[in-house]
Formats: sequence, structure tokens, C-alpha cells
Amino acid sequence: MLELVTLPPAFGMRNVSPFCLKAEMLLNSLDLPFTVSQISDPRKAPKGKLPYLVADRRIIADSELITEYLDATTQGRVYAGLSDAQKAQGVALTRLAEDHLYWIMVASRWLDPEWWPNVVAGFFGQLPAIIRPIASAMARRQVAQTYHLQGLGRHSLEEQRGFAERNLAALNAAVPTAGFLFGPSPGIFDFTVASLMAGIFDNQPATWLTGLARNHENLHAYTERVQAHTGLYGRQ
Ligand SMILES: N[C@@H](CCC(=O)N[C@@H](CS)C(=O)NCC(=O)O)C(=O)O
Repeated sequence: MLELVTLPPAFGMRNVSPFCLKAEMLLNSLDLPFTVSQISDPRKAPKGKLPYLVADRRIIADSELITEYLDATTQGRVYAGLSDAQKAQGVALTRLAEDHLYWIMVASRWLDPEWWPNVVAGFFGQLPAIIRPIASAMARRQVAQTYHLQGLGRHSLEEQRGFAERNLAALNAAVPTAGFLFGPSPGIFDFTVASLMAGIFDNQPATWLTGLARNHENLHAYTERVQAHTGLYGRQ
């Protein structure tokens, strides 16, 4: 039996992390028996991030490594039927979504002073009231430092909106107007894009990034289509 360890629900999302939702969608699409459990502190995960998969007493941390493991243990079912060019396109979209737009989503939640109380309630609400402000402020400082190190944190909000807008326009143009990226049913690269976009479209309340994303109708329809096909929605 496989166990996928993810973050608990928050912000109106059943699965608040795009990486966790992507792994859940993939396991589901492969028809593998699995359970989902939750831990609220990612520092307790083997690499300090979620998700991780427990499989035959092995622990695989990172959604991409989970993908590779599942491909290897299902005799290539994850990437079956994809040409090298499609795989290349999929990897490029993954890097755009997970290594760039993802960070803007994080900042739109954690670093917007107006949205910040939602993070405190959603991620730190279980802590005793006396330590909640200190623990949340320390975590926020770390997110700000990481965002600065990534590079995006050096830009004005207006400039960050510009980067986000170009990412969203690229995704909107890259996804199909019907069906899925590379076949009649959604695959790993659809799960990657749709799991991130589900969190951007549906987190409650809307962030400034949600507002920008809603201008991209095709991307929204596609995100809904992938979730409907898998039967797994990010939102509650
Ligand atoms: N490359 C990793 C990224 C996972 C990741 O960033 N997870 C976030 C939740 S969305 C996390 O656990 N963050 C905690 C932290 O960075 O301290 C993957 O694909 O699994």
C-alpha cells in the first residue's frame, strides 16, 4: 500500500499544495491503491517539504521523484505514449509552473499584508495563541528571504504582476481549448499545470494573483476540465 503525505486543508482548498495535489492526481489516474495522510509542519518531512510518498518502506520525497518512482514501478505508464518533443514541452511547462509562477503564488499569499491574516489562520491556527504570532512571523521572514534569494522578491509589486501576467498568458496559450495537453485523457503534465492553477483560481479569499488569472478563460476552463476528468478537485 502506498501512503501519500500531504498538507492539511486551508484557504478553502482540500489540498492546498499544488505538488501534493499533482501527486494525488497521478496516483489516482494510475489506479493504484493509496491512502492520504496529512502533517501540518513540513519541517517534519524528510526533506522539509511536502509531499512525500511511503512505498514498501521506502520514502520518496518530492513530487517529481514520486513521478519517476511511479513510472519505474508501473513499467512506464506515467510517460507512456509521449514523444520526446512532448516530454520536453512538458518539462518546460513544469519548470515555468513550479519554479516561477509557484513562487508568485506563495508571495501573493504570504507577503501581501492584506492576505497575511489568512495564512496565520490557515497554517498557524492550531498553535496556542501565545506562540502563534512569533511562529508565524518567523516563517514569514523565511518566505520573504527565500523569495528574495529566488530573485522575484527584488522586484516591485507592479513588476511581479508583470512576470505573473506573462506566465499566465504563456500557460493560457499553451493549454488546449479542448481535451488535454498530449492525449485524450490528462497525464502528468496536465496534473502539474492544473494543480497549480487550481490553487490560484480557487484559494479563498482571492489573492491579487487570482484576479490576474481570472482574465485567462481558456486556462480556467482547462483547469476545471482536468479536475473534472480526474474527479479530484483542489477546492473543498
Ligand atoms: N519540488 C518539491 C516542492 C514541494 C514544496 O515546495 N512543497 C511546499 C508546499 S506547496 C512545502 O512543503 N513547503 C514548505 C517549506 O518550503 O518550508 C516537490 O515537487 O514536491
